[in-house]
Amino acid sequence: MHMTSRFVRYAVVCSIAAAVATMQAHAAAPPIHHPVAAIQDTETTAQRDARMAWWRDARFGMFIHWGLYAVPAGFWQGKPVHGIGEWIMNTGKIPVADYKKFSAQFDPTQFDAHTWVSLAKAAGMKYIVITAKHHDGFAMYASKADAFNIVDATPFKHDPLRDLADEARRQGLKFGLYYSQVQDWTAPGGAAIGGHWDKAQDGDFAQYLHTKAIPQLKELLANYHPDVLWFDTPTDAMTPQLASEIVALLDRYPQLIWNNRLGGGYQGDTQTPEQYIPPQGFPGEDWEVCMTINDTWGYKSNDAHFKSTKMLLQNLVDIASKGGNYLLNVGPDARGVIPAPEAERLQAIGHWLDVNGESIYDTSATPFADAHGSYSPTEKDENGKPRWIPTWNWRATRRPGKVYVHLLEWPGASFHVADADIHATGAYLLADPHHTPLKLTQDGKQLNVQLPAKPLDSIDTVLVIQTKS
Ligand code: JFZ
Repeated sequence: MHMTSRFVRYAVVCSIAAAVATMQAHAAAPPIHHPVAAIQDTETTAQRDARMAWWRDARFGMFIHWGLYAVPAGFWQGKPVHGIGEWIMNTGKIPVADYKKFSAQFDPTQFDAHTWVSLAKAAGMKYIVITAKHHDGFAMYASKADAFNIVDATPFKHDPLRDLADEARRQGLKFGLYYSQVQDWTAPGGAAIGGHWDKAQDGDFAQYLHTKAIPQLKELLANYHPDVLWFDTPTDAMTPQLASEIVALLDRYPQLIWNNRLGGGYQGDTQTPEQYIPPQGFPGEDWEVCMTINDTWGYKSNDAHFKSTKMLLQNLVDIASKGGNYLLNVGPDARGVIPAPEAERLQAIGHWLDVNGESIYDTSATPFADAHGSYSPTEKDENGKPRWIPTWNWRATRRPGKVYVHLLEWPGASFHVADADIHATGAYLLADPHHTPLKLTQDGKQLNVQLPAKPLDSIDTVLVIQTKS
């Protein structure tokens, strides 16, 4: 599978008609859909499948929000600032000069890439996505394009992304970078959702993009070879023309996966539902739920609202049963330490995956029609639509020859499905080292499996149903 260029670049003088003719010559190419005629996606389905293969198998990744905001850790001038920690500069309307001063205090001497990557690995995560630059404009790597970075502006003087990229590769994990391409609250011209609050922020957006964001993206691509680029918070400032300049850059890295948050009319590769699990997933699309473990992405010393291991594992299973990935966030502190309650939960998930990983990685969505929830007749979600209320009795994933039933509540003496569109040939519990056959009966679409009295796992005992496929 070798592709030199996914996006076709036409000379500016070239007309749409000429582009269409070229596209038609390329039989399996998708139709032109981007407003900038100069750049059109010509990737075939087979090329895309090959490019996305590792990501689709991965199912579970570590999101890391780490930046200068870990220094104030949720507090400004002695008072707690409400909301997510990495937004403290915007929420607290901290002046640019004051915010930049935090860099003199940022000395994460306890940072150790081996510890972090080992944790991701122990958790059963297959990839890492870390903030290279968040909305505050502070680069967490050695940037020549802008001096407001962890090497040039802190006593630490060290590039943690170098260590992490190298260590992730060493331990066999894919490595991705988050980059806030539109919002930048400390660079003149960078966008700020809610508007600028300091004259130092005023300037031209295109100039910000050309003097900071694009040069930094070039550095990141050339120096760290990310497998994923995770853009965020696109606004109208990112015009189709400006976005196409970024796409031309990304196109030099044809294996790169990037999300749907670039802006400027580009769809990207992945849907990114945030802090919720879409009730039906995104059938036929690649999607990844990103979620916090507590209520913040970036470290806040006063947020101890951690989700339970049970809830986190149920989320992973729920997402896998709908064919998506789970990008679960950790927020390391200003010393470079991943908070212990977060690490403990990840390790517990990893222990479950050590035994039951076969039922998650490289699987596809449930073969059963069960909805596992219903829309509330009264409650509304953020978009004013009826809220989805999940039930947590069981979920299913599958691979050729096997269906995995995740028993989140022990059903008693037997497991029963009324609408099983499979041909079952046998059953056993995945955590049973002997794979002792369980009594199975199938009568049309009625499937019944006899179970032992007690679950083998307190959160999720996986029942394997062997199938003729
Ligand atoms: C964005 C960031 O602003 C946030 O700091 C964090 O990095 C998160 C992963 O992504 O948060 C968003 C993005 C979009 C919405 C809300 C928060 N949205 O569409 O409502």
